[in-house]
Amino acid sequence: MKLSQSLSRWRLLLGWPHRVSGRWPPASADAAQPVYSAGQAVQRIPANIRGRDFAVGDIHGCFDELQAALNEIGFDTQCDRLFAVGDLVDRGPQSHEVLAWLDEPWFFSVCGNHDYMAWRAAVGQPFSPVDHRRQGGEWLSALSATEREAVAQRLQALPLAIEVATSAGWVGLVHASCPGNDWHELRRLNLAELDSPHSDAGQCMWSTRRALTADSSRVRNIHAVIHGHTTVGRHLVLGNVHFIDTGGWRPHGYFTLLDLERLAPAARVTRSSMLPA
Ligand SMILES: [Mn+2]
Repeated sequence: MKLSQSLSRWRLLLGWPHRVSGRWPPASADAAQPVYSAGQAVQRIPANIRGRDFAVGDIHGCFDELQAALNEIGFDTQCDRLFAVGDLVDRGPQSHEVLAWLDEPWFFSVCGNHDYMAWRAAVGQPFSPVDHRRQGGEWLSALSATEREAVAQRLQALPLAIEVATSAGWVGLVHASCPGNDWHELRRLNLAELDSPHSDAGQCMWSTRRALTADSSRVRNIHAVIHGHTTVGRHLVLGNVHFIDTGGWRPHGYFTLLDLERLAPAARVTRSSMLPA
């Protein structure tokens, strides 16, 4: 295997983009580098006693398509809740609407690698290894300074992981990976290491290893784990880990809305089933 092919394969395994600009590894220099300060690394959410809970994969600024998918399952904002696995922004046409969604009391999200890169760009200290604008981040430059600041504040407040109580136990959401196959590790992360995709903290947002190696080992100390980041053709389960980014942000993809109680995609509500009995 040629060296370039070998490198390319490793980048795929690590979930690292093929087009990398700037230095790698980033110089520690980045003494001025802002440290991500999620409100809390792991956010714990009590059970929903009034309605249903769903998880959705990467949204990437395709909020209209997401809304259509929610309509199809009869999502009720009065009692249902939606948990996103991160990558709310970049690539799609409506990234600027992210603030409106994050304002909704029924919408929650963890931080994906794109949310992290957008935050860094918005505070004027771009994540140096990746050219964020070429990864779908142009939308930020169209915003005013005030709007960019508001986006930065909201993205910075996203937790790295969310735990939702269900009748079967805690279900955890983290964008790409759970380091060490142990959910408890998420509470020991050093968020200052987020600039290195190989660090435990970085793997949470960048790793594609499990899906690409079909690793079906279980993540300990959690009932089930939900990931996005790695786009799959259909809902993929490996051990107790669910991959649900079915490319709703792509022309031929679709949004999977995973019912957290059943750990299965939500059924569409047909017109006839919506009619009163
Ligand atoms: Mn991602």
